[in-house]
Amino acid sequence: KWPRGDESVWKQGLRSVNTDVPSITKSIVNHVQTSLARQAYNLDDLGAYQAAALSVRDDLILNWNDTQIHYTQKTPKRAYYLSLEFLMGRTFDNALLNLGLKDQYREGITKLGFNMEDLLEQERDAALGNGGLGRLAACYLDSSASQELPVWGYGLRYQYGIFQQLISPEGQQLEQPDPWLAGGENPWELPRLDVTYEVRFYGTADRLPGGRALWQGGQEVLAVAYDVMVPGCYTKNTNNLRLWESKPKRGFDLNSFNAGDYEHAVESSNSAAAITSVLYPNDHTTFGKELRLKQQYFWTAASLADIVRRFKNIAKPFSEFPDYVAIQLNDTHPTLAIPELMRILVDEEEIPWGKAWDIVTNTVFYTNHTVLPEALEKWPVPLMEHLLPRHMQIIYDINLSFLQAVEKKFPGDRDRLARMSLIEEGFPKQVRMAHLACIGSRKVNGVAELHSELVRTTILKDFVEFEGLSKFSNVTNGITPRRWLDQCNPELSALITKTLKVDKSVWLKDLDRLKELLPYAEDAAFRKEWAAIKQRNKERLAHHVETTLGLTVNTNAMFDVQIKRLHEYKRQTLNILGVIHRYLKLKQMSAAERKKVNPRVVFFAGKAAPGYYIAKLTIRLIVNAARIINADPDTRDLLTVYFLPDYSVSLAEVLIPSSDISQHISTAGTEASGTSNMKFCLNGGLLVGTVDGANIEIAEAVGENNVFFFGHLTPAVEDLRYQHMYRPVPVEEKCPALANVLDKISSGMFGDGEVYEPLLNTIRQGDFYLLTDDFDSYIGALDMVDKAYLDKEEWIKKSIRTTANMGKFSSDRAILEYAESFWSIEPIKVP
Ligand code: CR6
Repeated sequence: KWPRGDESVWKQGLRSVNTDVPSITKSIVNHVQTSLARQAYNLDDLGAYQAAALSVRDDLILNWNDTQIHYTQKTPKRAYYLSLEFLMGRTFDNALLNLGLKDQYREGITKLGFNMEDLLEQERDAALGNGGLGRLAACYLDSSASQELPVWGYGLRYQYGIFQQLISPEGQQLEQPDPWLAGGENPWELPRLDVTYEVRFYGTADRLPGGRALWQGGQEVLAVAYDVMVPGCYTKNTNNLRLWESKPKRGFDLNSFNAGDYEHAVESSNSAAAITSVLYPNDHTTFGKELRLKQQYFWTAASLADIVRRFKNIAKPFSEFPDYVAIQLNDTHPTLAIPELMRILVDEEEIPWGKAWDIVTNTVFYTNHTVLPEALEKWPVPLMEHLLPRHMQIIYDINLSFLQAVEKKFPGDRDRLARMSLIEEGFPKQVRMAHLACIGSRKVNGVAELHSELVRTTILKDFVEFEGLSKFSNVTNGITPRRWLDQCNPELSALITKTLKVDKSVWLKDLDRLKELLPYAEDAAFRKEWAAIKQRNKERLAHHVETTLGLTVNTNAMFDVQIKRLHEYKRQTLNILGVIHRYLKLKQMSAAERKKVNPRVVFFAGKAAPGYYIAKLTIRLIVNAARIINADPDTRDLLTVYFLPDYSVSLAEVLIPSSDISQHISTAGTEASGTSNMKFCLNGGLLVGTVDGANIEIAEAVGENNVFFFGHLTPAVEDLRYQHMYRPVPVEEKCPALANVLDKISSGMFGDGEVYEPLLNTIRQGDFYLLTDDFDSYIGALDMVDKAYLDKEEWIKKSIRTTANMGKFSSDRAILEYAESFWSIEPIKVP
């Protein structure tokens, strides 16, 4: 029965997605006129973008609504991806491509007197993440929607995303806030001011009989939902990313206000809003800051309250919770979900402790993203006790029964108990979040084969011995081919569609189809088209550099790219030292010798954590080396270097399709997976790298003759580090070529040599990341690259074969592995 009013009147009012050019232009003009209150004569590119975006938003809302209603009616098991970071980038282009409406919009926008490319440039990146972990979450959302899986993301709606990077004339990184929401309304989200939860901090927890407790007092803040629509590729399914914003529970703390203390009243409202104000800009380090822990609890508490409320709507007993809900922890950041779900079940739902623990450990899954010790989260017990008194009790209780079980299995092994405890002894004691995540989860996985093996044999070795191997597995990361091929490299995408003779929606959702390109490597005409596209992508990048930085780039050179967060383990330092080595060699050559050299342009981009002094020095060295090298008339046709400031998803979309080679050169065993390596190879750029992370699986897939590997292997690393500590050999002896480069830097070739001493000393002493061990073989690999590049036709074949073999690295494959082997959820198509 129709709920209210006249059904036919309702039906007449309903609209559907605009797919033809006239209704698209009509909708854009409507938004110019009403939403923006403007007209044709005073409309600029920004206004036109906003109107077009609002028009696409209308379509997304229709699909999103139908999807949510369908899921609610069908009550499938759902998965929830909890991530403190979602590095979405821009939405407009991606939404148009996934909706299959890009051509129609382009035509409409042109008719209205605007240029599509100019409008696309108006959008600000949503940069709510640091690097790979956050971008992976964004790729997984795209794949979930495209594969029609009932998956929601949960995160925080930061007012400020990752800082904007400026580079001073001296080469110093400077940080500026990123007020990404300041430009007015964000068309890609739906504020859900009706969906709110109260989240408590501090206060007291009093134990009650029967294992429950009463947590009261302290501070209560409000979590408000903002829903971001995530369209699938060529499907109606449009999933949801729910981001929480913190607000004071009341505009003022009324008690203070009544007492006449206005200042304190306003202050307390500020502190509630502060929780979601800024993304922490650290990749791979934790500082134990109270506000960060507040963020983590605020977000997990709001998300769990929402998940539990949705579950309660279907009126099933809590014993069936794991049949309807899977919760994926993206790294340890949301580990508080484990004690929080225990608190809800035990204290609020009055479920006995043991039953509650069964529910939790059948619902939660944990992905580890690093084995670097400095990145493993620990929280001081006093801070936890103060901020989350009830959770600290729960953690102690979990720990007690856990250690009893360990003791039972390994009687009298006290060292083992100390190693495995959730609490690390010391001043202060600390809660080990990875241990809690591990024992509270159904499955634990790493993000590439080698990394998962390292998780099993190093940081969680004791847990494998205790719980058995079957709990620990691998899901190699993936990337979405929609953004990282179709969107960023439209010409290559079109060539592939033409060649495979299928609709692009087919191969974009079944990336193994790229294998069908293999025979075309032998086709000279195809190779010519392939190479021409690479060339135009180089010109597009050169144009970008010219218009943003005013610099001219030699597009007849090989493009060599390293773009990622600045970190010692990623070894951008090795790259710039290699560049300087190349420069010194070029300087020594005769003019005749130089004629034989293959010209090269080296691009760097990436942000350093604001407090990471050594990483900032590396940026400084790159910028100053670039300044000297690019100005040298002897060599500048053969070697130039650029540091492109303010790396972002959008900048990556221009850089990646233009590369001939890209560098993924972490010390073996340190890069869990890497995901940009996959993006470059998918776009036909060849990989220079160490035998680390996903590089290994990429080489297996594309063939080792199509990658340039160098450096020591993981098992050698520990011994080499030991030698550096106890039997150090001076750099001059071990690696004269490198010693020469270091000397030149010290002697002031790139400005005040003193400045770089702390950076150079990390190599001369200790050399934890093994630059002295790998330098010669690194230079050897780059020489191999030069040799291979001389045979242009063979090089293009390598490029084609690389792309053709990258099917495995689609995030569709990865998300389906999570869906099938972990979450037990199934696709559910929205009709
Ligand atoms: N920094 C890994 O270092 C991996 C991504 C996504 C990282 C990187 O190798 O590809 O996660 N780890 O799995 C963390 O953020 C802790 C990263 O992005």
